[in-house]
Amino acid sequence: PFLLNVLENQKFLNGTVDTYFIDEHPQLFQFRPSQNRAQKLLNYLGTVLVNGPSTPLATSLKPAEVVPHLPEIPMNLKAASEASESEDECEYAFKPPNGFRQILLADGPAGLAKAVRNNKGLLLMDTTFRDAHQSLLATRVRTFDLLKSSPYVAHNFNGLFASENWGGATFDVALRFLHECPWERLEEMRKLIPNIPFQMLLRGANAVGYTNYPDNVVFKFCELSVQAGMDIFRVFDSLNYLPNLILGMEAAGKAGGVVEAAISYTGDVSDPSRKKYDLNYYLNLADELVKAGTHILCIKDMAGLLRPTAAKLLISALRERHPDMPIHIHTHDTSGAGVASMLAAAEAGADIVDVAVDSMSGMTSQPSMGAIVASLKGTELDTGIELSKVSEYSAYWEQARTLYGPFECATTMKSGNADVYMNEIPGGQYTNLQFQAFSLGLGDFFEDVKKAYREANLLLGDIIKVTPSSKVVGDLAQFMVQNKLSAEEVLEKAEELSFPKSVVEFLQGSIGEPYGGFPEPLRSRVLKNMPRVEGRPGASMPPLDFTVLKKDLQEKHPHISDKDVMSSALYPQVADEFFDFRDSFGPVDKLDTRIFLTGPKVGEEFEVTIERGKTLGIKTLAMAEDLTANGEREVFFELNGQLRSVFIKDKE
Ligand code: 3PY
Ligand code: ZN
Repeated sequence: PFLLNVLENQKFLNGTVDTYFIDEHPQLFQFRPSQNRAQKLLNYLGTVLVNGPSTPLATSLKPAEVVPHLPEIPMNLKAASEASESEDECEYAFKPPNGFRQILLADGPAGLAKAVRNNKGLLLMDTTFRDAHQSLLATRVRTFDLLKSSPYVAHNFNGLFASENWGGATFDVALRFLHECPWERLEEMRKLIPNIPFQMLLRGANAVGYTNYPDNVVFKFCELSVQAGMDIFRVFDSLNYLPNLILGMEAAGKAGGVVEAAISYTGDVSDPSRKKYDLNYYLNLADELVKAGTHILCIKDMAGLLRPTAAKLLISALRERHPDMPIHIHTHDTSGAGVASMLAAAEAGADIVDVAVDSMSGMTSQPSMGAIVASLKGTELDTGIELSKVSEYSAYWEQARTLYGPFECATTMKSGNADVYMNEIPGGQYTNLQFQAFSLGLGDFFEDVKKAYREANLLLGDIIKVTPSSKVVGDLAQFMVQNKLSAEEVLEKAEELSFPKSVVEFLQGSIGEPYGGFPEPLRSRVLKNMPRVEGRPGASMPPLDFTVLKKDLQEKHPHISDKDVMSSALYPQVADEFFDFRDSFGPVDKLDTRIFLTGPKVGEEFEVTIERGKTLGIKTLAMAEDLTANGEREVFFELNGQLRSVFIKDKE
């Protein structure tokens, strides 16, 4: 309003007043970004146009120019402002059919468990929305593309046991690289999928982080997750350390969630020469988890090491021992044997197996949904899912995947590789390490790292390897390759070497105690007289004061919710940068993926729906050739037919 008054002032416009002050301070007329969402988005688009992508693109592959689509599900087209707030207000013109979530809502976790055991066919959990893209696309799939396929999933896949759509690495990647709020993702998906249970991956006492947190953080995290729409918590610990596992189970249970305690699987139960993690190890741990009150028992085969024969042995033993307990199997298809293993698990009595839709399956992701659906068609274990629907859903992701070309693992990974049975690298980490090797321009480096990974694991005492313990092993492996150290040399020179931080902290006990104890003499040599954590790390951490944290955040950022406070409790710096980003650039999650990643083309017209019933029409007009006196470039847009421009500091 201030500026408009100046511009409407006749004396001022006629130049009959002395305007030297203004002449000398042109920046007075450079608009600071206002609070309005449209203006913030223009700021974002201008910034990407002037300075390039806001998120580092991992490869030179560009996002494709496709608009992925699925058969349309008719929606209730009321604007958000008119929509009633009532619970049963449906987003759709016709409601999606009921699913397991209705059973959960009516009968609670025990009722859900019973329904699962009573179900005749094999149940599937679809990991497309979480683990599949964590494994294949560096976790980069955005809320925008998830929401676009959600109506189709709700209407056509109501027979799924669950959709895994949250947790693991998605939380920090959303904040860090996608500049979107993970909590909003969950809330928005919940509105579109009211009938299929949502499942998340909770790293036990590490919540969705890479380190142990104070207990009250884990409890509060689960409470907020349930509020945002989460149903089932797959709880694991990266060392299968029972006290950490139980802490996570209690937090999920207290929040009202379904508890799915997971045993992380390593080694090979079908090989009698692999003694550390034998059948008894798994059966004993399963007994403990059942005793601790889990609703569902999971075998989490994060590296894809559970061969068909091992699956048969392990699952039939568990089935016999815990006849009423739903058994849920997770694997990765790294070796290529994933479908065979899941079929073996199902035949041995597993109730639920994890799959990803065909075009997002295979290699380091989960085995293919279509392959399993087709394999069981007409058998006693028939999944009841229609293959033609799987194909339509797969076609959507086949297209959507090309938007994420810059993060595509398939630029380096062309096939599965059974060497995973030797190196035991978890799916997500396998792709990451390969990526790193290639980006260093060292194809051979990956081969060396894989071999070193195996040695590093043995040096550390043959531990369970999954986030974050897998990072400890990976860091040590890279350290060995970079410094050309053999396992013997590491042990010999342990007192002088400066080990990666994660390795030292692991040996200090900061993520818990490995089965069979810490490796000696390595531990004593590395730690010397450094402090050690006794027992469960979270137990000795003071609780976090959420009130103080919220007050601090509110001093710096205008809109801070309790969920934002939790993001900050888990990832202080990442969250702070996200809040800054959001304050200046607004809801970038509403932009389509190509435009988000690489910006619009000059002359391109597109729409952005910032809330239901509120759509912006944007056209990129031009970028100024010359910079302003203070190094800014003006970018011109048409916003709903009106000329707008933004000034962007040119970083060149
Ligand atoms: C994660 O912790 O993110 C995993 O996917 C582990 O398998
Ligand atoms: Zn996994």
